[in-house]
Amino acid sequence: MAITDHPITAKAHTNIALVKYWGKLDEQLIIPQNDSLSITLDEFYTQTAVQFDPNLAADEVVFDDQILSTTDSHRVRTFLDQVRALAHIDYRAKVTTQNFVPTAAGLASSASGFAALAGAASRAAGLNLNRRDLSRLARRGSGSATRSIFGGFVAWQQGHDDATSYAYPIDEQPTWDIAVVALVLTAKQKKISSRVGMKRAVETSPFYPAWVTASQADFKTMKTAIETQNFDLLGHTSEQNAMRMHALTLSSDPTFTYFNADSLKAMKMVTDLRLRGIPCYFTMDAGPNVKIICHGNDAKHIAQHFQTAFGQDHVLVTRPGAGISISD
Ligand code: 2P0
Repeated sequence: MAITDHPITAKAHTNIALVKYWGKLDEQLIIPQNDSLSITLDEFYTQTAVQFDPNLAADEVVFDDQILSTTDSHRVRTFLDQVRALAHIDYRAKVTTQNFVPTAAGLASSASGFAALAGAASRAAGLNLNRRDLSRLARRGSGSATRSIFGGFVAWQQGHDDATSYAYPIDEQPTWDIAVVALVLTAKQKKISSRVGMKRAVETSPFYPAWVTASQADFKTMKTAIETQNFDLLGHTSEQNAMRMHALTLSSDPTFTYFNADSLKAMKMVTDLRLRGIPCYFTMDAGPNVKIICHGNDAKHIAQHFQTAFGQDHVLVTRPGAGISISD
């Protein structure tokens, strides 16, 4: 197989984990400590074009119209090395990425970013990977990217090595009406990356073994909730699992947190809405933004409620999104 003579573009959506990945067994291969489960979102995505070029002396990475320095493009170039090894080529590449996700604010831009890069780079290198193998490749870039290859509800099976750790779809086009209201409380870069945060939890939190046990149980419960379309079970389990993950940051040494004052306020507002009879549940990732899981027909009303508190521009409604698409 040969490299393509034109750029290949891939579009991948981000995902939010309902059962989180927070810790690696193998840092090199990115094998997680537990199975995780997510929902792919249609509103937030990354579009990436890649072309390998025999005339290029070095990889060139353009991110949101800015050429990245050698330091900033390190993770992308390392990832391209893996694609080159797989395709048995030694050409450098031009990578152009547009991100439609608030970067590094807990809306998982690395998930859509490395999924799109895996799709575009592999095809541009002449590889025609199936979706399982694409998911394995995306995993080498960023753990959460493993799941962004598929749409709807997606599981990432922990596995025990490169061949067995991959994502698979549980319900690619959910027939039940689910929405996620995302509160963008800050779009600022987070201080402690997921990579550093989860490593610290594995190494120092005395609660870590309990997390592994609890999240494996949460994973089974979540699968049942999806299979039976039990919204309250799904929401309750997401909330529990998210707080168990955040308990790991609080119990790490040194301690840290992704909560800010607005996150706490938003979570209390979700609990209050629920007490008033509106079924909705929160989750949070490695940043202060809160995501609210709700029925699609309640989403508008819930969004308005949070717009009043946090401002019109800080509330986005999104629905289950599609898996990766790659141009020919
Ligand atoms: C998740 N997060 O399951 C969890 C929940 C954030 C909170 O996966 O080191 O950027 O690149 O594998 O994928 C974010 O971690 O970390 C993440 P690496 P990644 O979505």
